[in-house]
This record gives sequence, structure tokens and C-alpha cells, in this order.
Amino acid sequence: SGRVALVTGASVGIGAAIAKELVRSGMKVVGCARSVEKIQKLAAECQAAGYSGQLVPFKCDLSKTEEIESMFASIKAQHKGVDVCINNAGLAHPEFLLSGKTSGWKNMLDVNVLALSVCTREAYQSMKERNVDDGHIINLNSICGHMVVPKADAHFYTCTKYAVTALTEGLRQELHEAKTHIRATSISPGVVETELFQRAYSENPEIAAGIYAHYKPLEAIDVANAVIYVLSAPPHVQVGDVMLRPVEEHSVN
Ligand code: NJP
Repeated sequence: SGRVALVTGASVGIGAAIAKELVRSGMKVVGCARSVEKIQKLAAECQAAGYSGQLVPFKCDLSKTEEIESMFASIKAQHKGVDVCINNAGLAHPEFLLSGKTSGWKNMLDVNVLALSVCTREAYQSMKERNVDDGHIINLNSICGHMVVPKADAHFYTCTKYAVTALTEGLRQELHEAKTHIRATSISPGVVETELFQRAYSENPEIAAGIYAHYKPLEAIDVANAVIYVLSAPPHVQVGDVMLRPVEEHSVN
């Protein structure tokens, strides 16, 4: 399609699945993360599979604002700019409010909230300077962005995802006031089987075992398919949020 998409956190999990599906659909995708070698491997897989798009790996530590800004400058120089920005990178340190580490909370704020906001601003500026009116900004939110899950050790994570809900809605209002047709969407999954999920429960394997005993978690491809749906909606349709949950997830939360 000739459009350029940025996918943050494209090295593993949901971001890797989204990057792959967008390349399959013909887009040029800049995929960023710290472990750029994993994205290089994914790019080679996409090429070997004969996908019509292209995956361009980019090394970026999103907790450093200056690295995000130089990434956008490089995208401008090499690919003119972005038409689609998928703010997927995010982390979940399972830490209680009564005992968690400040460094873990700060890390979540830096990536889940600050980097998402910096990427949103830079993506919008890139679209504006090229008069791109059909751009799209998609934020990876969570079920935790809509409710405080009981008995969870993820209240600070939940706070960062409530921020994503506020930022997505705020973005929609600002885009309207700026008289553009650029769309803003958030995608809110329940448990998805990725490294994030495995890491979050590595110290509490009984919680993970409880989840597997009760239901099958979502897979990264399920979330990637939601992104494809959101991007293929007709221009007058703005999908505000897609909430995706494993069947029966509610029964144990
Ligand atoms: O996470 P994971 P998921 N700079 O851990 C990157 C949300 N979500 O795919 O840098 C740059 O497998 C990291 O790359 P690397 C969740 O909140 C998930 O599960 O190489 N990149 C990797 O590519 C998040 O927003 C579940 O380590 C950084 C990626 O982020 C999104 O879905 C449920 C970075 C994380 O891959 C993707 O999560 C839900 C940095 N400083 C919402 N730090 C779920 N899995 O259950 C991290 O409701 N990354």
C-alpha cells in the first residue's frame, strides 16, 4: 500500500505479531525495540515467506526521549515519515503498592506512558508536515485500563493503562480540534500468552497455573488481527477501543 507504519516493541510478543501481519498486508513497517537482532530475524522470516511489505529493524530504547526523537528524524530522512503509529511497547512489573520498587514503577511510567506520548507527538507532527489526513495512531491498552482487577499485584501497571485510556481519548479530542481525520484507537486485551505474561507470573507460578486451568489465554496473533481490522475500517469509522478477552477469563478474576 506504500504506507509506512511504526510498531514499537516489535522484537517479541504482540508487537512482533502486529509487525508481521502489517508486512504481510504490504506495508513498510519500521519495527523498534532494544533487541534489534530479534527484529532482524523477523524481517528475514517475512522476506523468506514472500510477504509483499518490508520490515525495517530499528534499535531504540524508548525510555530515552532523545533516542525516540532521533528515530523519528531517521524515519523522516529514510522513509519520509509515518502514516501509522502503533504504540505497543509496554511492561508490567508485578509489584504491590505496599511493597513494590520505585525503579519498577518509574520504568513502567517511562515506557507505558511517556514513550507512548512522545511517539504520539512525533507521529502527529510527521503526518501534519506531509498533510497526511488518513493517519492512524493505535495504542496498546489493556483490560487493566478499564477496571481495577481484584486481587491483582498490578495496580501501578493498571495506573499506567488508565493513563493510556485518558491519552487515547484526549488524543481523539485534540485531533478533532486540529481539524484532521487522523484516527486514534486503543486495543485492550485480557491475558495474552507472551513473555510479559510469563515474566509477570514467574515468581507466582500458581497464578499462571490457575489461569491455564480455567481458560486458554489470547494469542499475540489475535491482537494483531484486531489491528488489521481497526486499520481496514472505512475512513468514516473510528474504532474507539477494541476489548478482547479470553472466553471465561472473568470467571477467575
Ligand atoms: O509484551 P512483551 P507483550 N525500549 O514483554 C519492548 C500490552 N498488554 O507483547 O526492548 C524499547 O512480550 C520489548 O522489546 P525489547 C502490554 O502492556 C499485554 O505482552 O527488545 N522497547 C518488547 O518488544 C504492552 O503494552 C498483555 O525488550 C521496549 C515489547 O516492548 C503490549 O500489550 C495484556 C522497552 C514487550 O514485549 C505488548 O505486550 C494486556 C524499551 N525501554 C496488555 N521496554 C499480556 N501479554 O497479557 C520494553 O492487557 N520494550
